[in-house]
Amino acid sequence: MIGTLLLAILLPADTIPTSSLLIDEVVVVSKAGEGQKRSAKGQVASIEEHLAELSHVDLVRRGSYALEPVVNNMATERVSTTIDGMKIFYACTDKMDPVTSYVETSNLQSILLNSGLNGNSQSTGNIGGSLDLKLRRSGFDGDAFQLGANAGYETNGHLQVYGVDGAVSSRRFYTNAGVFYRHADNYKEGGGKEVLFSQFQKVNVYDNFGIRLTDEGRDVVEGTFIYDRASNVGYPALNMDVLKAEAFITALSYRHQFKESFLNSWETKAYYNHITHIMDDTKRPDVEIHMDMPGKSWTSGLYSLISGSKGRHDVQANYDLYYNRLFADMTMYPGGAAPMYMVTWPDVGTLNTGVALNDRISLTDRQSLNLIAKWAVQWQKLNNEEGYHALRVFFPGMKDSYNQVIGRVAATYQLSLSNSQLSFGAGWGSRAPTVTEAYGYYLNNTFDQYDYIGNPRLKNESAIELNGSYKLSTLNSKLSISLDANAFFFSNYIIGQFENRLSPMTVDAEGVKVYGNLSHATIVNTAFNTDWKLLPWLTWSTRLSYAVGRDDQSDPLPLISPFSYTSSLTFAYKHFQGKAEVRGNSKQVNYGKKYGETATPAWAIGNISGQYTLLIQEHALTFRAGIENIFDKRYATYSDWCDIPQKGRNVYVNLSWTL
Ligand SMILES: [Cu+2]
Repeated sequence: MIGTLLLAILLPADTIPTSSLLIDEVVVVSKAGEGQKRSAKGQVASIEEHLAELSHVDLVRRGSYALEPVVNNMATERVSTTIDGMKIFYACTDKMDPVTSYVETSNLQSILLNSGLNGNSQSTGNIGGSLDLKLRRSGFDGDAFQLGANAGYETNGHLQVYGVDGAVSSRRFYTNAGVFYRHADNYKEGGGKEVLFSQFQKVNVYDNFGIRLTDEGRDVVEGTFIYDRASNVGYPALNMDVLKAEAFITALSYRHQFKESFLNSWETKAYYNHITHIMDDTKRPDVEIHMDMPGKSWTSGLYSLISGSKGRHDVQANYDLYYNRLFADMTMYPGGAAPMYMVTWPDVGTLNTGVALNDRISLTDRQSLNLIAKWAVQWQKLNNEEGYHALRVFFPGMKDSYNQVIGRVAATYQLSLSNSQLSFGAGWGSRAPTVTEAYGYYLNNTFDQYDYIGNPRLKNESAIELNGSYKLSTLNSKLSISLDANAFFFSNYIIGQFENRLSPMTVDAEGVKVYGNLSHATIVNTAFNTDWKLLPWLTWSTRLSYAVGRDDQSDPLPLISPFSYTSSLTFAYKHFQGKAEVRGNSKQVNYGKKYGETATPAWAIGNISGQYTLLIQEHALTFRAGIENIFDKRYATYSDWCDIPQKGRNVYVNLSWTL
């Protein structure tokens, strides 16, 4: 796909050489790697603000916290998110806590996106794409001691961000650690009306370290520890809020760098993480039936990745294994009557193991071929008797254990000419149903107001992907134009289907849907980008994208982006950088009416931002400021859950300082 960037440039020298990998897009989160994609808010920006810089990514918003990343118009079910290759699974049956909500920007070096079936070695089920969140490691042989501080303030919602981090580095040892805190009150939509239940608070603490076992430095042990806790998080688009969402993430790895061998490096990592998610409706007015809905997820796993190069081949082989357990239940308290209890995720244990191979072949100086194959097998067991028996009422004869085989293969050909680049690729991949899709029990979805029931008889979903891109630079490289497109042809597409024989459990729900397979469906994404260096200090960039999604009856699928555009002018003069941009969407014409989606009107907003860096005796002080939604427009995008309005005018200032 377009913008094939090699990750190696962006990472400190001590991280694994990954130059043989094909990465579709990278957004840089930390200060290193100037000139790449990054958010105007710098390090203080949220993960979602960084993700929004990637051209294949959209965000589903249920409040102002924990937005759900969507890649190629496919959400969590079809996207793999890993943290440095670690698997981690969210713990909320209402998708309040995507994996990206459990890290902070100060934890990260960059976010790597692989579009479609081109996933990284550890990802499984990534039909839409895979995101790997690369942790920031200060590395060996760096500055002996470094301190950094960040502070930010936004007028809309009184968002406050504070962070401090420090790093110690030597020949044999490094560690970098930090604390990050965010707090926001309710924000105001365009026009000034307050959006109730949109507040949040979050604290994140982390430490990364590395030890060289020998002076030569070819054997390295590295570790990670992250604790993240969000509390009092409002979700204006849902019926409930979050009392506490807590994650504990750890990993330990061993890496050997080979000398005078066709093998480059061999890394083995073991990890463990757990998430506790507790919802809360006690602050909402007019709650007819109060509910307690906790969820739990824990995962332990390992992977072992070996890479080498010989002749024209850059090869990576990966083995991975993980075990995840998901449990959620619900207690309803109807006023006066006895409480009702049910299990919504029946303590599902998933053991998954797979092997992946990636070969990047340099056919000639100008042509390369990238091949990826992954094969995985998984076993699932329903450990909760009560949940299993409740679901069995709807699916007589269902078992308490299942197994699936999933895989993917993809090939990408690239041709580089003097001022243009061409690539095309094809692939096939499958995914197993998620725990919600296979075993969820009466999960209310506020998007269409239906209660959803999982279906243990679902078949695996699969898709064939075709993609192509073309990039051209002209006028002495002052103008670059790129065009890219991909198409996914699904078989057994999984989506909720009407079930009129059942009545809903949730008060006010319209009815019940049970997950089912559609024989086929199609999603097509196209994008057109231009960057024009009008003057040495002035660049004009434009991004246009359009997508189509159709089900087996050629009706529109829900949550597919309408035509969208961004046009910006970037100025750079000495230590000053400025940007003015317009972004918007056209009216959503092809919306999933059949699936309970409503049309979203067209919208456009204007943003400006600036950045100034001051060097005081080698200590950099960066000052950033900007105004978002300058004209205070009231609008919602197609991916704002239940059309909750976006932020109105917002003025922000932030300061980053390194010592
Ligand atoms: Cu939740």
